[in-house]
Amino acid sequence: MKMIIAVVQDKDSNRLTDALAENDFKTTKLSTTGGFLREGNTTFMIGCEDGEVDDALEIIRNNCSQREQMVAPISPMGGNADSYIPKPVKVEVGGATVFILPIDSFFQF
Ligand code: 2BA
Repeated sequence: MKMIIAVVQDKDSNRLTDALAENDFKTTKLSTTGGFLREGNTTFMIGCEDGEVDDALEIIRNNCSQREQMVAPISPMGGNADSYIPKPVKVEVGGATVFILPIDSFFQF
């Protein structure tokens, strides 16, 4: 058995939930915050059999889009904030950041 942990953008969350449910995957969604953008994103926990991992990855791939986002950098620590004019930079976010973990045991009581 494997646990798929997928961090996706909030905008893709409902679409991905529906697509996984349509294909009989069981999911748990967590509201999470990215450490870089400090914005909300959604983390899916998907427990599945080893042989189902490729199908799940395909569904995640097909339902999560890459987007460009402008970010204003944080002002430098200890610097003169008066003369600091933050210049927004473009970062590419998503589609999904996926981790696959082996599961030793699975119980439902
Ligand atoms: P955030 O940490 O908010 O990162 C959002 C996007 O900002 C990243 O998109 C990446 O394009 C960019 N970014 C992140 N750190 C950067 C840095 N030090 N310098 C320049 N650009 C940077 P993604 O790579 O698609 O990641 C989307 C979200 O997935 C992340 O949101 C974070 O919540 C999660 N994530 C990504 N890699 C992770 C990892 N190795 N471990 C845990 N969570 C991860």
